[in-house]
Amino acid sequence: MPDHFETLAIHAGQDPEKTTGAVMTPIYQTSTYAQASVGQHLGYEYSRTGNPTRTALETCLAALEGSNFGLAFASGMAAVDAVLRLLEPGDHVLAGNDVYGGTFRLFDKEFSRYGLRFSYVDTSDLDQVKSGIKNNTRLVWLETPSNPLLNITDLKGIADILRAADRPPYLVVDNTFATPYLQQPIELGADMVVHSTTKYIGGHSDVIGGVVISAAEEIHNRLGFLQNAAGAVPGPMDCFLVLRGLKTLAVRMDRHASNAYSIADFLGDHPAVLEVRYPFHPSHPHFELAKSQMKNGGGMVSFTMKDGASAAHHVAEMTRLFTLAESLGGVESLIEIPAVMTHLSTAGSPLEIEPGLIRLSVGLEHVDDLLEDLENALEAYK
Ligand code: P1T
Repeated sequence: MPDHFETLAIHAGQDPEKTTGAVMTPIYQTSTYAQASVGQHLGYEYSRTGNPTRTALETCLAALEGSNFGLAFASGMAAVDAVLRLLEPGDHVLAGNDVYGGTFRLFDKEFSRYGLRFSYVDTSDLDQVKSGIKNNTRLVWLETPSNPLLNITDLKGIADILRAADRPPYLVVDNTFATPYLQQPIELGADMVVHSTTKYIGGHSDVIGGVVISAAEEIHNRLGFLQNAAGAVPGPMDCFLVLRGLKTLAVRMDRHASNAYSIADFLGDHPAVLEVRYPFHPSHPHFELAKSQMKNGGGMVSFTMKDGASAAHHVAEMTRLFTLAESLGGVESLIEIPAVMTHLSTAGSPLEIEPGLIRLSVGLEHVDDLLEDLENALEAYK
């Protein structure tokens, strides 16, 4: 099969169905499968263990990340949870200090109760990563671009540092913000890639899902055991929805990025705005690295208001096209205040988000309408 991204997204794992010729992958809405004789079956026994709609999704997502090993989960958090279960009590995890609030909450409130140790550094600073590695560090967890500050981490640089360790820890990249269309961490040295498929991959804000793609079969097999043993699997309808969204990922990401760039440019020049963050905007501190590591800047923009938190809340409540809501990556534009919404769990921790930060998930509406919406919401603060 040709290996261009757009072609794989539409065809990998998605051959026409053999018995009827159905071109779209059927929703195999079944919990179990008939066996011809005891233990003799057609590759599927029970849908927690495997389901053909899920297999199609897992095969496609793995291909898009440049691997053969994908496992789908019921949510992004279920995918994160499975990866952390690879570790043993006493192991240390070095994590980025700017990650999704739910990821921090799971590390800080749950896995720390089972003897895992966590510390947090700015992974965009390679020296901090180098000095953060301990003898018992078994896993490095990061997001690039990060949620919500959109910091960029040099993935190849980190992979090189980890490879030099006596016992190299796993490098796990949450690639939710970039998607495999913009960046493929396994090629740059990651051992595992995690996605919340709820976001750009699904693309339509109508399903919750997650995936882990592994570079090595051995890790994949251990995660596959966990997927079946713990059972946080997505249903076939959810897999179908994610697969359907995935087919248009490339064209969506290109438009998300061009709309987001125009919005970052507008906000950067606006007198009410203190600072705008967009990886492909020349004002971004990691602009050059972003350009070298990513195909485009993605669809997320964060910014702070000169007048602080109350102005930020006001703006988030004033927009009409940008809906005030958590989540991201859908065709519709969203606006939120991370400090009190998606990242509330970081309050009082070193990962706390400044209260005046606004995060935009820039959708696929006409860019002029989006700009006008923001202009109106910012009017009072000119
Ligand atoms: O919501 P869920 O599908 O379980 O995915 C969790 C998750 C994991 N990783 C990243 C980078 C994420 O952004 C998320 C979910 N994030 C939001 C809901 C949000 O609004 O940021």
